[in-house]
Amino acid sequence: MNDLSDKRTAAVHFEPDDQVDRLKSEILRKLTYSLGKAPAAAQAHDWLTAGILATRDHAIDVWQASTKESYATGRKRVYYLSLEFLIGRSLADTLNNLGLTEPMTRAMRELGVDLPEIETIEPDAALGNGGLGRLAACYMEAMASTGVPALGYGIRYDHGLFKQGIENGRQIERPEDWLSFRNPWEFERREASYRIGFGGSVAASGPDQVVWTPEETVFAVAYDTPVVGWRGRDSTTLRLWRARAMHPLSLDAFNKGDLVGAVAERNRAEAISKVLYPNDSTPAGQELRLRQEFFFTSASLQDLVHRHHRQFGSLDNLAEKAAIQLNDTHPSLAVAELMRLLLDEHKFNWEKAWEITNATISYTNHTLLPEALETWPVALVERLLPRHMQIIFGINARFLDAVRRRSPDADLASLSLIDEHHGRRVRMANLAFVGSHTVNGVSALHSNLMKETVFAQLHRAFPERITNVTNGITPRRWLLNANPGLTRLLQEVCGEAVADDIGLVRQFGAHADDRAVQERLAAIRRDNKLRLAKVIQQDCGVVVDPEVLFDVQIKRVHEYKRQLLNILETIALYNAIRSEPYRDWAPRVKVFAGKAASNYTTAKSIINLINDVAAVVNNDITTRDRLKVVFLPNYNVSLAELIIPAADLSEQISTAGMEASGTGNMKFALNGAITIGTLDGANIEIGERVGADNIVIFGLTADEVEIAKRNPRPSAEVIRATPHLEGVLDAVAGGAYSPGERDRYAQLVEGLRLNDWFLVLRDFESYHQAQRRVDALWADRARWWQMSVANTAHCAWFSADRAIGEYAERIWHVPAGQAARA
Ligand code: GL5
Repeated sequence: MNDLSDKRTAAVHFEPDDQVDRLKSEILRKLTYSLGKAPAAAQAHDWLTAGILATRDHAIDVWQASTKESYATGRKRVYYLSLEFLIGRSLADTLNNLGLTEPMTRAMRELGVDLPEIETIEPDAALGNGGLGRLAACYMEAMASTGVPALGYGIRYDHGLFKQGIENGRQIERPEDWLSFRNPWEFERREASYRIGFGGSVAASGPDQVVWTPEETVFAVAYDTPVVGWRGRDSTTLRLWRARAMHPLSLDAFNKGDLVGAVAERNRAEAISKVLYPNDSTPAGQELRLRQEFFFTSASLQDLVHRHHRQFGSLDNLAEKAAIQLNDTHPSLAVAELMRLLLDEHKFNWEKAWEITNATISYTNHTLLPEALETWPVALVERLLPRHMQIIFGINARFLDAVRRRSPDADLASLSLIDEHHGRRVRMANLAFVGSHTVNGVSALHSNLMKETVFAQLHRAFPERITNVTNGITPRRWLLNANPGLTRLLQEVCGEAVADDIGLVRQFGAHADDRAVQERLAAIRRDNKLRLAKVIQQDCGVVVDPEVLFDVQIKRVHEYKRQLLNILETIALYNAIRSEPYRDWAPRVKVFAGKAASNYTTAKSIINLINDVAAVVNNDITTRDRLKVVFLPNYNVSLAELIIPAADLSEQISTAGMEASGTGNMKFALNGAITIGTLDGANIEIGERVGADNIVIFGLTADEVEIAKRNPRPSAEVIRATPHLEGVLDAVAGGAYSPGERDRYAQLVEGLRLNDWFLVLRDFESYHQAQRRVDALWADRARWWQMSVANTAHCAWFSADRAIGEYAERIWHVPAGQAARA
């Protein structure tokens, strides 16, 4: 072991009592000297901040050692550009990764503080909308855990994803305020600030020389947070940019009494990092969004180019030392910005600049939904980023020329970076594709569909470029921390080392029939359900029995995710229970949670319907013991950590071909929930691993969906052929669940009858039958626990460490740290 690794693991090697004493004095010092509070006067939030600051010191030791080592060895570094990082809380995870959970709990206890309780007042860092942002957070932790040197670049939004309230069954949005009491994890880096230009003009200043003179300039200031990996071996850095005005106040305007004008520039500049766009899988068309995209992309590239130049004195070897990963198309402008830096600031010629750009950048696609593929009007890009528009035209001309020469009959219109059909728009996905050496999808099905659909022409032009890396989740947060009961059982059965090598859970499979293991599992699940039941009672006012089946759908609310299918089937079940109350129904609670984009009317109407159905069902005494429906407000990472370990059934019911991968599906399966799902995204790979007997599959396949869309069956015919459906739709449309406003759902149902685009009606019967199979499985509890064991035992492959290993080896060409040091 060298000095560096000694230093890294120092925190873990103290004798337990010494360590507790040391932590106590560290906490007290922070309380006294950083917060100015005496222990007797300290409130819960003071203890939390003192605990975070004490923990952060340990993280810094690891962080500095990691940084020093990666500089000393000149290893290749990954730069992960993402407009979203959906982090959640950090204290429990950081303590766990540092091996400090036990001693910190004891230290706090001896100071009269309940650590798990104060952990719950840490605000969630909700700098993301859904899976894409959460994936970025998992990958930052997994890179730290597997020793891949990395910097994550994003925006430090003042306001993360809105807070969702439910009032009279409807979603209301309130601003989120995670920074209102400062963020104790971060460090402001004044020295790392860059000028970001917008607008202005471009002029030739010599042969091949161009000068861009922006009309407006804002500052991007860096805020760094360490992300510590498992056992505190390594740390990555999350570097988030905040926008600041060059001139915070116009004294001239102020002195003339123009108070608004005096801060106009400041407001315009700072708006860039003010708020996260609450859109999931749909582009926001606002100019501000494009400004955000360029702002963080340009700051990140200037930063990494500057660092590289300082370290190596030249940019010739950029691709050897830096891998830039674009998390979706939001940072696609990186292609043009890197070209600009190389051409205009570092005086490379076009060919060399292009070679470096292409060899450095790679791009992950996260959705094929046509409405989600980002495009920007050429006129807007030209006005805001004139030099970049020139460069994009330059890339396009050379690219189309090369294709034309190679294959004269290629479909240039669909290959072009410019869409000429809809008023000339820049296709950000094409820009990212052409500018990258590798493009990946996020599940096997999704990557294949990329080749066949949206990227079919580009795939023909670059047959080697598309590859697949199925998503992964960090087992530290989603198993070890979220489900300590199950973790303990796994450690007993598979050995303590499962925490280090999640692959060892495989051995759990051999115990699927062991009654004692099954009983332990049942007890663990029951405890988790009890914890969730308390929150349900608090937040929804509904009492649920932990003995019943917890049937859970938690995710963004979107038509393709088909919460509507779930709630319509719930109504059918409710009707069936009422008409045959003495049948042997599997008692269930249907748990929903999720946010809808604020401008997505249909999704909001679906939330309203779920709540209205809940109000009726939960007050009906005939179904009282057998069916409950709850919608937990304000879904976020912390709530997911509570819900997932308590789930018996995981609803992954998207229209096949529409969910790129899903990652919630992996979290549930690893925690032993049974999936009811379509053959979509990573559900397919979960099924392949756990085995067809241990998953409940229904519905049309992606191929069948394609055919069904080309030749849609009239809804009336589908409804006629589907038992129960007509009655359910009539009841909803007629106001049975909205007696105060009878036509509240008339449009929602009419929409389905007119165009069942997401095949809710088509898949209804298949889903209903699948749910009856679930009833039967639940009745045979030994079988259920067997399935649960199989799910946990075979889902280690969905670890983010495996996914990062694939990126490192096949895309970034960086050796993982442990291997490199061994
Ligand atoms: C998403 C996809 O919709 C998910 O299927 C996928 O698991 C996730 C991460 O790859 O990316 N795309 C997207 O825009 N959001 C997603 O969750 O928000």
